[in-house]
Amino acid sequence: MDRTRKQAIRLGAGVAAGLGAAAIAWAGIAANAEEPADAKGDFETMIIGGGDVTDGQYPWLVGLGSPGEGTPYERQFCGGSVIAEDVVLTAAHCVEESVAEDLVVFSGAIDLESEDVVETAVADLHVAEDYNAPVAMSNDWALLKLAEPLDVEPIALATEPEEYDLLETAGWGDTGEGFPTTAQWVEVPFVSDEDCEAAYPDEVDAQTMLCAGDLENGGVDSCQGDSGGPIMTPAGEEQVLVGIVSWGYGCAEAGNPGVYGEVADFNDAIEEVLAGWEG
Ligand code: 4AZ
Repeated sequence: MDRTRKQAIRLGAGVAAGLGAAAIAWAGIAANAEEPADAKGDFETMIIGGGDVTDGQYPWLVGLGSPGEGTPYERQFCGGSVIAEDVVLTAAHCVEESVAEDLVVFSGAIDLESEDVVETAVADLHVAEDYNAPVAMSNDWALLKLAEPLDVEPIALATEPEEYDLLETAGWGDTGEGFPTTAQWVEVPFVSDEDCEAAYPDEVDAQTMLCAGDLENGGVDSCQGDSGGPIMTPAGEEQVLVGIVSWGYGCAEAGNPGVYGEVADFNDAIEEVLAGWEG
């Protein structure tokens, strides 16, 4: 698979994320009308602000890709988090059109061009039944049951919705200068439900979404290709998964925070699916 194809696939994920926003974009169009679609020339939006993930920093961080020819880097199109030895949590919009055979998971290395990447087939797939309700992109979560267990430390799920301070997000998505082979991570300020609803009138369902970003300055965010991956909060020595990269208008723009599926809201539904798979 060549670079063009990879870009097309990644854009596919982006378009899927964008659809929800587009459906209700009319109300917000004035605010964004002056923004070029590709704001890469703008320093503020060009840096999504991260650095290389280091070995062992987020062992549960995995890439989601297509099976077949080409390196993991060339086939990766979304992120995910290992939540049990053979289960990955990702975004519904990453896999809604897929069957299990269309998907593989990359774990074990932060550099997707590394020989250490472990590629694992997906045996079963569960997309949230209430995905896209009550508003577009609500309940943007899906679970992948893997064909083999991974030798990877899982991340714990948040159980209660909370107000946070700084969160961390990570993935192989667009940095503003293209797609990195080594996963990037960045700290992003938590954005309150109230501020997020004001940023995206009528598009945010605060029950199933949480927001993060530097509202005033922009410059730090997740972006296309990071979808499905984690946003986390430190809890002592551990990290807790509070959200799933989902959507936003552009990336790292002031006033347009990143929007994430709110894991605490899905926790019970996730546990139910896991119990069914164990049965
Ligand atoms: C996407 O299209 C996407 N800035 C992911 C995250 C964000 C925007 C878009 C957040 O996959």
